[in-house]
Amino acid sequence: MFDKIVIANRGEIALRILRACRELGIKTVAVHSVADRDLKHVRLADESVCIGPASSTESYLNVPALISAAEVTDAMAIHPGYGFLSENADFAERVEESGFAFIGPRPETIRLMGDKVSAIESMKKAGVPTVPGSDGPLGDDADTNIRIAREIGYPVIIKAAGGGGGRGMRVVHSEANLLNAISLTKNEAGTVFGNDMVYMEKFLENPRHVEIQVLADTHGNAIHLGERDCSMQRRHQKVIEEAPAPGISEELRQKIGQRCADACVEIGYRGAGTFEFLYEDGEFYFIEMNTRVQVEHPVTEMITGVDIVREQILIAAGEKLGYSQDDIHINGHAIECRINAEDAETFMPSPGKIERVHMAGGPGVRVDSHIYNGYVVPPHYDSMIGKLITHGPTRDIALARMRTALDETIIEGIKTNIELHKRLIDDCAFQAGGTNIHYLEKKLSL
Ligand code: MV4
Repeated sequence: MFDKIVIANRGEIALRILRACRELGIKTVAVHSVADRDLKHVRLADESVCIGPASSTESYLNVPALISAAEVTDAMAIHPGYGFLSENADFAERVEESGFAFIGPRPETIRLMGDKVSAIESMKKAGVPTVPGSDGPLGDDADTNIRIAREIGYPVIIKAAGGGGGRGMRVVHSEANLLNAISLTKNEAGTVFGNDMVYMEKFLENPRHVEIQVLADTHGNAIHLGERDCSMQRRHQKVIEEAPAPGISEELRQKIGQRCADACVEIGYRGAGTFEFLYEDGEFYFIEMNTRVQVEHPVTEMITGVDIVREQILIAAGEKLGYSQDDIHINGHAIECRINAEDAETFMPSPGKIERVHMAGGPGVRVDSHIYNGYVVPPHYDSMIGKLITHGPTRDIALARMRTALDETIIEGIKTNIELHKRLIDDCAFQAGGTNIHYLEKKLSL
């Protein structure tokens, strides 16, 4: 087992990783920027190293500084958290070449999934259902591309292989716009991602975003931990997530979950991962795989009792999975509200000093946050300052607990999106369950 881990991240996830390390008796190294000296996990870590100025490119994305921090502290492994370098195959490779364990998949797997065309191809081969599409990258022949689109049927969507998470895509409603859309997306992709490969899919008009959590060890074992519904989003930023996804049959949930676990074995996946699907009219369509721990992992932890971050560390240390699929039982329902420091009307970030904070508590309430009285939210990073998670035996009870927990929560000195969450928890369509990816943006535009 590792005796010391570098936490290559900041904020709530750095604190979450530190807590997992503490439970495992592993010493921690916090690396932080000049702007992040006062982060809660920096104070709690066994050691801390300042790795650069406030700008993330010069600190949290500074590969030599991170490797040096691991070297000078004599750490054994690096946990990348989410965002920053967590899905950077070159970083994972540099970490391993420098003699440290990367707490995540093998660099080749990260590379495979980073290219959406190869990700879809490998998943299709492994028996995971995908969106009807071009079966690989689009070539330069106009007639062929027109034929592919006709076969799929309009509307179609052109996506960049190097994109993902909502970047580099264009919807095409009729043949008149097809060729232009392909060349525009190709040009943008070449400029933005340095890879002009694009592919085509059937455009699903009103899907839900449902994702499957998996864990795979280095001994050929893989399990799934059920799904999460992340459809409540604005501009590709998730706002509320929940597990299980409302209204999906037990039979289908088990079937798709098992397909994902089997695919992990097939490709030799290592660590925690998430299969992203669009879900429409009772069918799952794979779109992307995330090779990191996700922001919303707590809802899965609440309904399964599995500590995902702990498992990531154990897997990276070469241990066998402590669970088989038969050990995994879904218990009740969990909901997560992402708390952002932002303006309620404009959604612009609202950094500044937290003059007073009071967190919710009670049965089935979990708060994953690094904020404290007097903490100054810096302007340089993501505006998420924590997550409020509630769990209960039923979805209605989890919702009731969220309403109470939001009412209990007091954050003064900065603007937050807590009032938005209260409105959403009281929203009839959300209460009914199963709203699609367009619901929030439509509601906000009313
Ligand atoms: C789609 C789609 C509809 N049809 N693909 C956006 C983010 C990226 N992960 C994939 N995305 C989409 N791909 C097909 N074939 C609609 C979206 C999409 C979306 C997906 C998940 C969550 C929010 C979204 C918001 C807008 C569009």
